Amino acid sequence: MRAEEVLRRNDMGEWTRAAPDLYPHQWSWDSGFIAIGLAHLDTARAARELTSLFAHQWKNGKVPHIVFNPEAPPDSYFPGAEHWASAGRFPDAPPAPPYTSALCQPPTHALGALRVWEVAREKGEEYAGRRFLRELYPRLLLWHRYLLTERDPEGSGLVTIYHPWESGTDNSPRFDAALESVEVGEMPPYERQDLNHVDDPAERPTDEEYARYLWLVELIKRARCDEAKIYEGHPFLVKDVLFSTILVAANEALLEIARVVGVPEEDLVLVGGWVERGRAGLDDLWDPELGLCLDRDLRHDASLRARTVAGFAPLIAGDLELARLEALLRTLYSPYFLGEPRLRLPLPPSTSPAQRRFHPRSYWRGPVWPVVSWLLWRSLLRAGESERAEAMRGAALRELAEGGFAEYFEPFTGEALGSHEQSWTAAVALDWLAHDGAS
Ligand code: 9WN
Repeated sequence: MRAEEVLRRNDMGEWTRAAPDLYPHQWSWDSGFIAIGLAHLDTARAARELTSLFAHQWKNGKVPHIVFNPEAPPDSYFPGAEHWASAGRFPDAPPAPPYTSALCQPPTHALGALRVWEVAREKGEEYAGRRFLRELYPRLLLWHRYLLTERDPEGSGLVTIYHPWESGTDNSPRFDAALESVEVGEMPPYERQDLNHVDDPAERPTDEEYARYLWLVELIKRARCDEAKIYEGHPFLVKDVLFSTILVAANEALLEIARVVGVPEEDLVLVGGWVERGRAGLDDLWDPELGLCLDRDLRHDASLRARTVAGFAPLIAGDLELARLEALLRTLYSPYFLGEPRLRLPLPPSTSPAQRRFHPRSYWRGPVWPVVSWLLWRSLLRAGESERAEAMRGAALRELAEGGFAEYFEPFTGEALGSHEQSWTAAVALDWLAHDGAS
């Protein structure tokens, strides 16, 4: 099946389901990537991917991590709309139904919006492209402001997450230590649905992890999503470096969008300041020994030491001093990551094979995720490392040509895992293909 077909089959009209069976709803950070892919097929449809998501933005600016499809078959995803229905009555929630989750995910949206504009301009669709950016800009600004205020009362430039699902890299070992200290309380019994859609339960998080995930949801609901209350008592509060660096990249994109839209100077100063603050925050979390940037557990005031792709956050944030860029590239091409001799292709495993609790088939504990390769490819390009970027793009396209548009891949064998028609995988493939000859 071709990338374009995957997106067409998952197209629900105004939005795209993340995958046909496993994920029949609209996911937030997936939509940012999906817009990037759709831009190459139909810029108007790509624009609607984002405007439809932002129609469910919360009053405080939060963009929900899932917008539930009222037409999805009952019990197709857990926790689904019923589980989140009470969140629809919280003070900041948007009108419901459709219901949304009360969590959020990394802000890929400005990256998507900017790509839509770039392609629209190339195609001579400037008028419609600019109209779209004018419509979305205030919403993007509100979203980023939420992340840099409610989720960063410290003013560190780094985003605090309340749940591993907010990171988008759910069961990454980087959260093990913080999650292990979460004690699960009394909850109604529940039935997982995700295991019905994969070949092997080892590809998904364990039951213990799931229980903690649901308990954290329960606590957020009990706090009625009151951010100050959550900050005070929640057992899982982590400064997430991957989330934070995507926000830096998104703020840079927002600056470009702001210039196209023509906004007051004070907006440019504000957003430019956010970019600087984010980079400085990442700098504070640099670990010279691992040659990576590390998340911080606020509850236990401790650094979360793990070798995962999230550690390359400063590369994604860009504008690095030469010494830091070289240190990051050394780690990336070392035997901990791309230099690991067992890798089938030189693509970044989500977790280093040398890391404790690495698992080559389990979700974010080892498999290669094409969207992460896309983020690193883009970062290498922007750092002027065009040969390395090109090698990564070539390897990634080869993996997809052989294994299809899977959610993730076993790093040593290239076996396709998880969902097999994953929208964002097809989307980044389209962007890579559009880059042919452009480098
Ligand atoms: C929970 C949809 C989402 C991605 C996440 C990925 C996975 C959900 C799940 O699927 O998470 O949000 O049920 O496992 O980890 O990054 O957005 O593709």
